[in-house]
Amino acid sequence: MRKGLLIIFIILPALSRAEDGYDLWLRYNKISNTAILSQYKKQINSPVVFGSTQTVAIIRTELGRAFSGLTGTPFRILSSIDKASSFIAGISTSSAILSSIVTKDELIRIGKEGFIIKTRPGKTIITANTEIGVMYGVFHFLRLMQTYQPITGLSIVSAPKLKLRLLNHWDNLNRTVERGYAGFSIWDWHKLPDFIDKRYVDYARANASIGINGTVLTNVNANAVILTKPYLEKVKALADLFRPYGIKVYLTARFSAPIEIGKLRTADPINDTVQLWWQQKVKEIYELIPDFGGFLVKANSEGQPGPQDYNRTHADGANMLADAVAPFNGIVMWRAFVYSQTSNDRFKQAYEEFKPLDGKFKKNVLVQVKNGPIDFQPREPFSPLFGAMKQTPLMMEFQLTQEYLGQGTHLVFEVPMFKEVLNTDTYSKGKGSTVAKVVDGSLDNYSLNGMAGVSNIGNDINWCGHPFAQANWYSLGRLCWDHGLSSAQIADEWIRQTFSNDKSFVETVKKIMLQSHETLVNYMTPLGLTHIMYNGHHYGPMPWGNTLNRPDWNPVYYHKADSIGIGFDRTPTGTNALAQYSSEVQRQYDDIDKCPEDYLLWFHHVPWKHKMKSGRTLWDELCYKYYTGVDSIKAIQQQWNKMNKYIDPERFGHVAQLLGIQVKDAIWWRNACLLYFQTFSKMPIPAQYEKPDKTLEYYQNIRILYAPGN
Ligand code: GCV
Repeated sequence: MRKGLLIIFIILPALSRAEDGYDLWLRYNKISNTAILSQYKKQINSPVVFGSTQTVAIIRTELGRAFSGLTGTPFRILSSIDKASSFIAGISTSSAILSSIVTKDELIRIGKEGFIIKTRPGKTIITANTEIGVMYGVFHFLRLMQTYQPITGLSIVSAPKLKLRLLNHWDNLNRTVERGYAGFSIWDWHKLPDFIDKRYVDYARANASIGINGTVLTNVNANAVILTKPYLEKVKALADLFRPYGIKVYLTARFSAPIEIGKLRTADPINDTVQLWWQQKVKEIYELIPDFGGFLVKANSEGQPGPQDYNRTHADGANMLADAVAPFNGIVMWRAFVYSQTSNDRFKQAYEEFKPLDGKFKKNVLVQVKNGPIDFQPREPFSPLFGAMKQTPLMMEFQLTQEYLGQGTHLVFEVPMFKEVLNTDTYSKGKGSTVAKVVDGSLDNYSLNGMAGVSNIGNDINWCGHPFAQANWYSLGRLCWDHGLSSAQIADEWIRQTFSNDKSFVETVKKIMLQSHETLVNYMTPLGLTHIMYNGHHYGPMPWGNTLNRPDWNPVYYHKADSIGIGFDRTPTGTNALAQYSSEVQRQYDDIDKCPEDYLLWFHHVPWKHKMKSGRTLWDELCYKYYTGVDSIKAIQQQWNKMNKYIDPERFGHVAQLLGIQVKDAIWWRNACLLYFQTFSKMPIPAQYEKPDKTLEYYQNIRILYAPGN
């Protein structure tokens, strides 16, 4: 072969695949630092993994791929030890070497899913009580390698803080995804069970690598068809594939399924025939999927059927399903996202319906609560249900998909927002009763506990649409495993694995990510404004929205701007929603002069000339926040534009283009909101700011008819 031709053949494979983001944080690129590389090599010689199950095969494949990629030399993973072996993994009973380095106490501490990693000079030992635990340990070790951390002197004993670590897909059977901004559903129901998309395996790998152990496959706005035999066969195919990765499948149960697919005349939960129908249906599911996780249910909310249709309570409905799955160790996650029009304040609705039911749910029921009282807004105070239902395990529901956070086009790292909620003190059992402790069960002693993230995954080649949205998926797993991890730590490890370990790149991008949420809050809903997005699809501003049938679907309901001021009075002079919190929390918010300003308009109707902590009037502060938001996103754009030399042109360009949209959108948000609120305040935008270049009318006439996910 001629030399020139040879070069083309060598170069072509490298050029043939443009960087598309498909590999997520599991890239295993060759370590560029030679000192680190040679140190690592000593710890991973002749690697051996004991065992012969499917999970062990998965671990071997992953290690082979990772070690070969990271070192640039091919690795084969052995099943029995040889003289040179310096990397040894397996369950603790599989070899004397493994059992000798762990104590009984450590093995108890790690439980079924935790792991132990210990290193000695020239030896790495990873062990656990189960092979799934070994797998998590191996992924942890690979994370250390991918992020260039030391891998000597390790003594890690790690167990997940939460038992249920779940993704909730809002995926429909026709492959549309409610609030999905990354294409269609990855579940190709039409071709299942016979066609197994390679993506299902990569989905499982990615989840396993961050400790996610369950997936609810279907939308909470449920379709009963998923519970029919042909669809259960499809679900079985996915469950079989996910099992060796430690992932259980769950389904959403449509409450009226006994009528729709069972041909019964009622779905009343205390009707014997209905109960029998569910019991038989559950038996059918478990015959196919012996480790089926259970059901997630949205009932009597936004038009979904539920037990209240028969004058029964949420507890009656949940308990009927709980009884059906209990013999198989299944669980029911019953959502508290309800807001029928019986309350004078949507904020109060979930508490009013659920608090009286505390203690009435069966042992295998968790009530799944959104982080805030309304609906995944850019900033919400914690839902007052956290801390109020001491006799019921409450599962946290976060939304990864960015329905109210700029959807597929805005760069927002959500962890600071999640941590703000998790770290808030409910005072339900005195100081230190944080939301995190309610959720992880430590406050009220629940071993059944969990956290769910509404998935942001679709069939886009890079899984999540926006390259940075992958970080939010990644974060869910990491926070479920350890909600004590800081936002900076999670961002740092994600950046290093996903893009580059270059110090300047990591530091700049970490700063961008850590500022991104506050930046969005400032240009969308500062000072506690909420739900002023466009009707229906929720993309873009519509603070003037006032045409929908229900008052609480309209933005004007939430901001209540008038000639006096702006904001929702939830103190005793208003709806008194504050009374749903403990007295300590009430005291933090009830005084207009002391209320943290980030939450001010959530709890107070504030006069336009009210003096803020900065000394500005409320109106000037509102302007300041909106202008700061735009300035910050422009600064982020500039910082990103300097990152081209560190990473591939494809992902660099993708993010750069989206930041262009984000800057435009931020200006749109700022101008539209300020011009509209100005019609009430009648005060000028301070002279130092550039004036909006369009009229309010212009913004009010913008129509986005076909935003995705709607
Ligand atoms: C799945 C919001 C969303 C809906 C979603 C609902 C829920 O209202 O806009 O799309 O429905 O929350 O969480 O059930």
